[in-house]
Formats: sequence, C-alpha cells, structure tokens
Amino acid sequence: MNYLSRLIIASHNSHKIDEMRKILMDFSIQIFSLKDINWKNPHLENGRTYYENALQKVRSVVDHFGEPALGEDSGLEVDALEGKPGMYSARYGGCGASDKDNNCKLLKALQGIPFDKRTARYRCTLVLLFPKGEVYTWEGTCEGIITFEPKGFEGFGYDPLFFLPEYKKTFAELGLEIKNKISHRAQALAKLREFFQNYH
Ligand code: ITT
Repeated sequence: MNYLSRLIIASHNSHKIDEMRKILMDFSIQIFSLKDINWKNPHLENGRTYYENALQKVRSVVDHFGEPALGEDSGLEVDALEGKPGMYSARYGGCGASDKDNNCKLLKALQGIPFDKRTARYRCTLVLLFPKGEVYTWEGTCEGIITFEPKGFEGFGYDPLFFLPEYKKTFAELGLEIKNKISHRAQALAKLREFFQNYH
C-alpha cells in the first residue's frame, strides 16, 4: 500500500466521526467527513451482516470519489433480547427514530428484567476500502449492562443506558476520553492504527 495521505470517513453520524477523528489524529492523514465533501446521499444498508453494511457505506463513496474510505457499521446487542437491536440499532424505535425514542423502546423491552440479566455489548465492524478494490476489516466489542434509566449527557445513541461495571458509570457519564480508550469503536480502530503503523 502507498502512503495514505487522505481518508474519507463514510459516515453521516457526527458523533462517530468525532470519535474516529480523535483516535486517528496523531497520524498525518487528512481526514474528510461526508459533510466536508458535500456527500448527502443516504447509505444503502440492506446487508445481512455488519460487514456487508459497512462495505456498502464505503463502496459508494470510493466509487464516486476514487479515494480510500473508512466506514463502519455498529450496534448494540442485548442478551435478554436475543441480540436485538443489533444491526437495527439506529432505527430500533422506527424509521427516523431519535436516540431518545430508541432508548425508551429499549427500556420498555427490558421491563422486569433484573440487573444481572441486562448484559449487552456494542459491536463495531470497520471497513477500509481502496479504489483498486483492496478491502480490510477489523472488529471491536465492548461489554456492558443496560441500566434502568438514562444517566449522563455525553456520547450518543444508547450511551446513557450503557453501564460499564468496571467504572460504575455509563458511557454518557464517563465522557469521550475514556470511551475512546475502551469502546467497541476504539478497539476496532486500535487494530486499524496498528495497520497504519506498519505501512507508514
Ligand atoms: P452511519 O451509518 O452514517 O455511519 P449510523 O448512526 O446510522 O451512522 P449505524 O447504521 O452503524 O450508524 O448504526 C449504529 C447505531 O448503533 C447508532 O445509531 C446507535 O444507535 C448505536 N451505536 C453504535 N455505536 C454506538 C456508540 O458508540 N454509542 C451509542 N450508540 C451506538
């Protein structure tokens, strides 16, 4: 692989982009979000796996711009709900659902389930695609417990409900500095960092 000087992050989620930028900021790579390059097309996301969805997100961008792109598909898997909402986490509360709608639906679905049975994990599948077709993928997971009520104001999505037993706080209470060390996305990006380090 040649030296990578520019990279598009194929996500419309500003929180994800912010996390990814911060984790990659010490590399001398110019990072562009879809907003930076004025790409407004919604993603096609009809894959059967996180990998297929992530690949769809990057493929359309790489095909259009002819530059490498990094994308990811992620979700929250709750054991008591047999892995739901999983790949459908963003639209769990219905099409156009807000984070608050999704969190409300999740709390309702878990009504009556005791603390020790509310285990869950975030999963992130990262895909890096080059214009010539080389594709690399990495995965990260982060284990936690779904709380009984939202706590904290940082982060996004299910973070106010995602409790980390080791820290006794939710991701929304912990803040980005710690989240970016231990999250599913941080773990997948740590593998991408290793990949970049070997090629720089
Ligand atoms: P892009 O597809 O544009 O990247 P998106 O938010 O639609 O943005 P996904 O389809 O991968 O991304 O959906 C992931 C959803 O999973 C996200 O919207 C949240 O509801 C949830 N999620 C994933 N990672 C999360 C995190 O770190 N914190 C909170 N919720 C998260």
